[in-house]
Order: sequence, then C-alpha cells, then structure tokens
Amino acid sequence: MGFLEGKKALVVGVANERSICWGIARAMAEQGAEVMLTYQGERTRSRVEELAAQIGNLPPLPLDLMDADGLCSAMDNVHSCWGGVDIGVHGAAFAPKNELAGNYADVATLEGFRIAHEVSSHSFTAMAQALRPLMQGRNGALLALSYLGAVRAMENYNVMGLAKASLEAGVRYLAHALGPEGTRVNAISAGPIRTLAASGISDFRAILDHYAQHAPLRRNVTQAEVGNAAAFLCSSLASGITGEITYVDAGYSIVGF
Ligand code: 0WE
Repeated sequence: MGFLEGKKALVVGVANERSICWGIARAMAEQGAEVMLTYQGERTRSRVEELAAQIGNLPPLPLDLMDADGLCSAMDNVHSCWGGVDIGVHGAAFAPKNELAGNYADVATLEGFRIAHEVSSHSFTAMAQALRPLMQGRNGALLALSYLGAVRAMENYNVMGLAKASLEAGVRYLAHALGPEGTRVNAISAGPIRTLAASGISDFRAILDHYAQHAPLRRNVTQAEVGNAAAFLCSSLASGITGEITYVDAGYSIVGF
C-alpha cells in the first residue's frame, strides 16, 4: 500500500511527458493518490488527456492560473467531483524569452518583471487561495517548483531568478498563514531537467553538462526523482515539514570551490 493512499492531488503544470509535474503526478499515483491534471489551452488538451488516462480515469481540467474567474470555476469543478483536495502541486513558470538571455542590467524591463512575477509567483498564491476552502480539515499540502537562480545569480536566468525568489518567499508566507489550519506549504528546488520550458533555452546542454560535472552525484536529476521527493513532501511522512525549500539537484547547490 502506498503512502498517499486515499489522497486527492491536483497537479497544475503538465504540458507533456517531459514535464517535471508529470513525474510528480506519476509518483503520487504510484503511491496510491488519485491525481487530477489540468491543461492550459486547447493546444495541450489532447496530450494531457492521454497522460491523465495513463494514471487513472479522471479527465483533465481546463485551468488558466492567470484568469481569476477561470480559477474559481475550476475549483467548483474539483469541488463537485471530489468534495475536497489534499494536495496541490504548482509547476507553472514563464518569463518573456528575450529576458532570459544576456546581461540582466541590459535586458530587464518592467513588463518582463510583471509577467514573470504574475505567472511564476503570484499564481501559486492564487492557487493556494482557491484551494483553501477545499483543504479545510484535511491536513493538506501545497508544493511549488523553484530553481537555484532564486538564491544565486545565474547566467541568463535573470528576471526568473527574482520571480523564483518571490515564489520561495511566498512558500514561507503561505506556510505561516495556512499552518494554523493544518496545511503545509513547501517547494522543491530542482536541478535542470530537459522539459518544454528548457527547450526554449539556448545552450541548455551546457548547463546540464556543467551540473553533471560538478554535482556530488556527478549526474543530472530525473523527473522521477523530483516526483518521489514531491510525493514524500506532500505525504504524512513529512507531517512536520512546512515552509521549506528542498533541493533535488544531485547535491549541486552545496558545492563551493
Ligand atoms: O525555471 C526554469 C524555466 C523557466 C522559463 C523558461 C522559458 C523558456 C521559453 C520561463 N520562461 C520561459 N519563457 C520562454 O519563452 N528553469 C529552471 C529552466 C531554465 O531556464 C533557464 C535556465 C534554466 C536552468 C533560463 C536561462 C538560463 C538557465
């Protein structure tokens, strides 16, 4: 019997089979959770439908985190289907591509700042607010995905680093705000993984190689490894952990010279 038996998990951020959130959805389903995926826009609908069918019989839910009304109607949908939610996973991030290359001081704009923070940070708070009534009395868990660029200056990551720093602060503030109702809030800071988002980054291969050369484990991490850590953090095995950023990066972040 899995350690998420009887839990209901809403996973936002699956675009295709390479998505980190797909690794999370699969790991949670493996541990016995009922998993509902969401898709953003008709372009990804059929792909996410196929993936959802691999881990159960729940059709995915249309959900655009940037649309406040859409968020409410999606939660109504989840409410009528499930009655409540135990786990919410957030893996949405976006910054304009032209701000993810070059010298930060040259390329940063207010518009890029606004978009990156709205999509990559505020949407996690919005999701927590929308799920809040559905998580009452269930010792729920929320999880976000971050990156080392939140706490280190990393080449080209630029405004996404600011947005991830804001996301990580949001994890702490939400953990503080929702802890009294029994809801835990954590994040995983994952090492680089080849995903749809990463395919838009030039020289991603060089980043992967650098990590594999310098991380203590001398390799990159997989979606399944992030998924297993996510399943743990959202389970009662982690009942004493909240407001924490857990690194799943083969140890890369602890290395100095
Ligand atoms: O958080 C991320 C990816 C975030 C991301 C990626 C894109 C690509 C296409 C956000 N917005 C966009 N917008 C696009 O138009 N990662 C941790 C992966 C990543 O992204 C980087 C990295 C790494 C690693 C960007 C620059 C440098 C390194």
